[in-house]
Amino acid sequence: MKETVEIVPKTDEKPEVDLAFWEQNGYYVLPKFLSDEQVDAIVNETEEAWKNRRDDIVADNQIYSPTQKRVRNYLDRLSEEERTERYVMNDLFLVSDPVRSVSLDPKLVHVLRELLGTEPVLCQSLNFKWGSGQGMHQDTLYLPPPNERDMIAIWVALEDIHPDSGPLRYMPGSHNIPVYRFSNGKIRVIPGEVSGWDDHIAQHTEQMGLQEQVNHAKKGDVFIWHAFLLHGGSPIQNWDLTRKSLVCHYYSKSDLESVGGASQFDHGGYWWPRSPQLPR
Ligand SMILES: O=C(O)CCC(=O)C(=O)O
Repeated sequence: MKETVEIVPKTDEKPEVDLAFWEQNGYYVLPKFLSDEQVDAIVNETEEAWKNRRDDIVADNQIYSPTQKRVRNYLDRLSEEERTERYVMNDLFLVSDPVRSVSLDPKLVHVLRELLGTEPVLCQSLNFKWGSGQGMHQDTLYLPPPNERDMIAIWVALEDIHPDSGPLRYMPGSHNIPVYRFSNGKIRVIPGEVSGWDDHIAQHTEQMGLQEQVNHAKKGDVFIWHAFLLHGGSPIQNWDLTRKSLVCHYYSKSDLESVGGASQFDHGGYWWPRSPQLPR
């Protein structure tokens, strides 16, 4: 018989939130916020999804893919050769109760609501087994919310993160860099115009004296960041080390509703029951 992990619901305890720290730094850490059982249930879910080649979950190969060919497909449609690459699992929250029970944990949603200043709605999730190797970026480049500032993200350590595995890095205070607009006046990246964004960010980080930091996370820690905080993956020093983590992005509920998106309530918060990303 398949063993099931029982997730004990948390109380509706409301932790104090230091808004002044958030406003100054654009990030927030909740150390040892989640139990090993909650975290292990998510890891188990990802492993089972790969083993069972689920036909309702989409994965992307990682940017340092040896073939340099971008793959996004349902797990059951990846060829044997494609399965040898490293992947990020997209939007597991759409089908996974363990992921929703963590990302919509009442205590966590309380903190997110305080930081965002309005009701959050879970709109995207990413499960990493390996470091991302991603350069410093702002999520608004790829996932611009309808109301530009109304987005918040969490990064959950699903194991103790080894310093050589490519931990999350971030730049405190960078959310206060003036917003960069591409030639159409918007914040979503226009691929041919990235150098303008690079120059703008380099100039302001220097002027503001901002310094990169590394999130040396332990299993169960939650790291929260502002829509405009610069962050990415540290270079991977040891390619054999896993770096299991869960990233979730939240828009505001009112914002989602303003563009016709309906949300559903589960555990302690709202999520957006949408279709998975399409294969490419
Ligand atoms: O986990 C990482 O290394 C980076 C994740 C990230 O940048 C993101 O999901 O926006």
